[in-house]
Amino acid sequence: MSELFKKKYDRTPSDKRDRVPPGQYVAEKFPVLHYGDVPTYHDVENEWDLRVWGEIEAPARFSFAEFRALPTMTITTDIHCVNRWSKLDTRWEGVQFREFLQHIPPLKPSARYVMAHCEHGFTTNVPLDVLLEDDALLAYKYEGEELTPEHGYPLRLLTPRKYFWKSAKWLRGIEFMAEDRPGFWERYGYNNNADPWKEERYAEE
Ligand SMILES: Nc1nc2c(c(=O)[nH]1)N[C@H]1C(S)=C(S)[C@@H](COP(=O)(O)O)O[C@H]1N2
Ligand SMILES: [Mo]
Repeated sequence: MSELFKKKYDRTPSDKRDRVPPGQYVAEKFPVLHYGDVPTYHDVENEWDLRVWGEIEAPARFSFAEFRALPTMTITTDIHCVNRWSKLDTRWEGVQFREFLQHIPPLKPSARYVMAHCEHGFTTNVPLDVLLEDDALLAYKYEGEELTPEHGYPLRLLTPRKYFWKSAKWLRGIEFMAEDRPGFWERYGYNNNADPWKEERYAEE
């Protein structure tokens, strides 16, 4: 990052510098980034559901009301976008992914990866291990408020250990997979592992 760029954009308090991965600056605002249109729901109970399939003993489906009845937790975490902004201390509420597994049929031992399927065909792949960490959430509140449509209402994945493109907005499906498969951006040159601390932004040439 150039010194000029740093001066202009880097508002990182010095005591928080070590929380900002290489090549990132701290953003105050919450940018909106995605491919395609923002979905709108007039009747979310009838127009939205969450489906689960793949390497699982039986597929499952949650209506909006069923999903909202699951136990939630709140976490405060830092998020890092591949476009170089990071946001510190963001607060999210939702169903911890690990908790969610208690409410669906058992996974097959072969389940090792997850594909998140979203409205309008966006997908992203995440290793199951990463989703079993404390900070992986199926999130629907941000800073105490319902997610706005732009940020993923009614449900998004939150996987803060990875660049933010893996935090899929407008989530509709969770597919458990035996083998890894690239999602939308992963097919278009983004790094499959996407670890901000290793600066894994783009795939190797
Ligand atoms: N469904 C869907 N989810 C998505 C995307 C998208 O295009 N479609 N873009 C990703 C990218 S590239 C980023 S950086 C984050 C941005 O989330 P935000 O708009 O809430 O900041 O959403 C991710 N989730
Ligand atoms: Mo992004």
